Amino acid sequence: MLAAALRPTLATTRLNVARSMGGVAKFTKYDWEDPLNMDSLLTDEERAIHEVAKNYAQEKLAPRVLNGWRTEKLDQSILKEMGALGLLGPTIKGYGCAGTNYVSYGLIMREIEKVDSGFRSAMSVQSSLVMSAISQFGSEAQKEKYLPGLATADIIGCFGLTEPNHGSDPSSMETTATKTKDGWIINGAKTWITNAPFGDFFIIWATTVENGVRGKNRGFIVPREAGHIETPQITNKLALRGSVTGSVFIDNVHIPAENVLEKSNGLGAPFSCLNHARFGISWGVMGALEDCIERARAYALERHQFNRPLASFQFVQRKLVDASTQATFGLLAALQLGRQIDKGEYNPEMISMLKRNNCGQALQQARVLLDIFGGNACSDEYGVGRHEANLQVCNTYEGTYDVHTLILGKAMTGISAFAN
Ligand code: TGC
Ligand code: FAD
Repeated sequence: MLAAALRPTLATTRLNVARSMGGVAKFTKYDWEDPLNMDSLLTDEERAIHEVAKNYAQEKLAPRVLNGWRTEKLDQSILKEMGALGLLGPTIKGYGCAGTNYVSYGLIMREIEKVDSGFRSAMSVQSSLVMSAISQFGSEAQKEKYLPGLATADIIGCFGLTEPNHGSDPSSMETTATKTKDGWIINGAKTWITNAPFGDFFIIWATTVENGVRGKNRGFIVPREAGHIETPQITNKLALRGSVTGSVFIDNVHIPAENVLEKSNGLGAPFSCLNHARFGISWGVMGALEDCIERARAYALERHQFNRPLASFQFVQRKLVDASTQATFGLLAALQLGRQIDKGEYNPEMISMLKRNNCGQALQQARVLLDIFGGNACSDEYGVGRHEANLQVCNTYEGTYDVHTLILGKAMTGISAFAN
């Protein structure tokens, strides 16, 4: 019955396939930079935003990578330049922000991280973690006070969740916010905090204590000048050297009542900010992988051994093809996720899947591509070793690869592997 109903449709389909795959129709040319024609899935506006980010990244950021990497410094004018182009907090509507969709935001992250994960990191924290925390959980007064300055990078914010003793498990955090009659006293230590050494204020996630009773975790805006706060830089890093990372030590600092993120009430708040940042990383790491592919392909075509270009050897071709396939799949999946977010039809587990797989694949493929450079892999001039080192961090922060595995395992089985 069903077969009979489908027969005419199948016949037409076969005819079309035969036409398009036979000698009559012309094939499109294989484009190794966009093998499945993802560009055709973008709108004109998305393409225009992509172009702005790409031109900025290649013209202004690329020339500054090596110096930042070698000196462990971030040229802070970079964040201002990004702000001037509307690249900071781009998905926020109003408050001086561009109000783009999430796909455009992803395309921006891809282009910035194509140059270096450190630049994307500095930007992610400002946009996805700090601006999104204030936009989602702040009061109207906080939005008006902070968002316009954050969008132009006249103010730099940091996101303090990780502590020396609690990274993957923020529910055990030791930092406290103790209620006073007119505000809160914050005590604690955060570590591995991006932009901390030069940040103007810190969103500090702390456990509230009221009348001696420990309550929920909430977010607090802690200005640098509020009291005894130290933010030493973590130096001699093996990765993300172009982004500045530090600790934040807060000793009995009093902040007024209006500095609490009023809608934050539990760990769902910082995790909601992480959803934004993890989505951006899913795109960004694919940009880093694309740069590795481009560099490895160019090197393999130019360098000769045994009187032939490296690119003529089967092992080398396989490395390039594997990496290109994974970058193509990862970007298309990130695009689909962006479309779902733009429609408001998504869940955090979708984001975990992309954060996990794209970071894991980018790291794995960059590691393999590095072999193509032989001894030159050791030099920072060739870029792929830098990306590979950065990608190890991308695979770790914002929830490690294994933590996202367990988030997805719980979603599939209904059983949490975290809890006792
Ligand atoms: P769990 O009991 O599962 O959840 C606690 C509450 O949070 C809610 N929730 C979420 N809400 C929104 N989005 C999500 N993704 C959410 N995940 C959980 C949940 O519904 C619950 O709400 P409620 O109302 O019932 O209280 O929490 P858990 O303590 O068992 O945690 C589980 C786990 C391991 C998944 C979580 O702790 C985790 O994600 N750990 C990883 C920590 C992490 O990602 N840290 C990142 C620090 S920031 C950073 O790395 C910045 S780097 C930036 C850069 O430089 O680019
Ligand atoms: P741990 O939690 O100690 O994990 C160590 C290992 O144990 C990992 O492999 C992990 O997967 C594994 N593990 C832990 N628990 C489990 C489990 N239940 N099951 C299986 N395996 C498990 N944090 C911020 O708050 N703000 C920032 O701006 C920020 N920027 C960062 C910048 C850099 C350069 C770096 C390196 C980190 C940054 N982080 C930031 C911190 C980052 O989010 C944490 O490093 C990350 O969440 C992991 O925590 P951890 O380092 O304490 O590792």
